[in-house]
Amino acid sequence: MAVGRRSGGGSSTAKAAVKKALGEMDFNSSGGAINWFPGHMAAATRAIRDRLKVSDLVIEVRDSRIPLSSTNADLQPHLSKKRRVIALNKKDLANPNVMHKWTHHFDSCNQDCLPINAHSKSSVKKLLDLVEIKLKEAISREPTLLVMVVGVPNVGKSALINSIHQIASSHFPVQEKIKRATVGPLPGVTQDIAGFKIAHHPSIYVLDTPGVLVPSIPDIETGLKLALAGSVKDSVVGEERIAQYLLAVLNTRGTPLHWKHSNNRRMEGIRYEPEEKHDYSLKDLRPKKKPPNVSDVLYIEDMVTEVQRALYFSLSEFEGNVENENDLECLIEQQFEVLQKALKIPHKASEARIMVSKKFLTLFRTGKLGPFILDDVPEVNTAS
Ligand SMILES: Nc1nc2c(ncn2[C@@H]2O[C@H](COP(=O)(O)OP(=O)(O)O)[C@@H](O)[C@H]2O)c(=O)[nH]1
Ligand SMILES: [Mg+2]
Repeated sequence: MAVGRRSGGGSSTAKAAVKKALGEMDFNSSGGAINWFPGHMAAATRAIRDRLKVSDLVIEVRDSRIPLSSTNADLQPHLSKKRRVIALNKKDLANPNVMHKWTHHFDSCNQDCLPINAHSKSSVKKLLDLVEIKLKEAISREPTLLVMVVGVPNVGKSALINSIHQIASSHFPVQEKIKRATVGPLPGVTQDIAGFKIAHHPSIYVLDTPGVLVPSIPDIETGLKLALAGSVKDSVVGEERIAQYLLAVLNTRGTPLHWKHSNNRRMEGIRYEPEEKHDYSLKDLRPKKKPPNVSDVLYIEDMVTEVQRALYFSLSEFEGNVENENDLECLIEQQFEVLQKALKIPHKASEARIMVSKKFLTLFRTGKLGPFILDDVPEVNTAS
């Protein structure tokens, strides 16, 4: 079995070479550089820089799955000068063991950071406690404080603001009901930046800002990671290319082989009811006509099992070497075919590849394939 030919953890140089190759493989590099910088982002970047000057603290929201790739390098010099808390959002989708290493890394760089789930009030409350500690001295001195929330698109800034707003509202008596407010006293407020008052005495405003990327994403792999996490529009990269990248990552990490162990019962065809009800936003995974007597939850659980089984068998039976670019591309081609079956996409469907890609990406993005962190923790303390 080809898996034995993998470097088995190997030297870090070998690992780095594989990592580098991932982003530069034929199917990726031929697609060209990945950039998405529409006009509104240029304007918003300028507005954010201006507003940063007068803000007292900045919450930089990053995606837990890509703690480094979801930074905006152009804003970093401005952010690192401010009181800053890094909120690693969507922690529910990130591998907790690797997350632990990341928080340790930020600690060692003396950078406040907190993994959060923007939809969870208790999680956001912890973030607010940290913000309060950081602002303690300013709170006793200033009549008005400004907290800015910044980050690349889709990391959950607005979800976080909404949770902060809800928590704040519940702390105020009805007659003092906090209103959503556009921050007026500041110069040149654009319509894109919305302010919410979350406290009196001192008045604290939280600013929601549009997600901004850099005009030129430094390398293809960073672009692919941003696309996989949903920060770059799918249409900019193409779903197929993103799905190919995801398969390349899974195969080189040997992830499908772990699925075999963690998922044995289901892989052997034993069904069980999931312990908790999931809030599925997986409408596009359901067939137009649902199979009779099969609940949506079970239907999706079965689909996940089928997908994991298909990827497990295709990888474990693969004769080639996944560290070889051409071999890996062959494997990925085979996997598109087995995925089509597992995802129940009709053989003759004209847009089969794109349908496979979309469904497969949905499973990953909703955490159904398990928790992941795509960025490696730097070996030296270079994070900012
Ligand atoms: N699983 C998960 N999804 C989240 C979380 N926070 C936000 N989202 C989802 O991520 C998407 C983007 O959120 P949004 O707040 O609009 O991001 P923004 O572009 O940074 O303002 C939405 O579908 C949210 O429901 C989280 O902590 N966990
Ligand atoms: Mg938003």
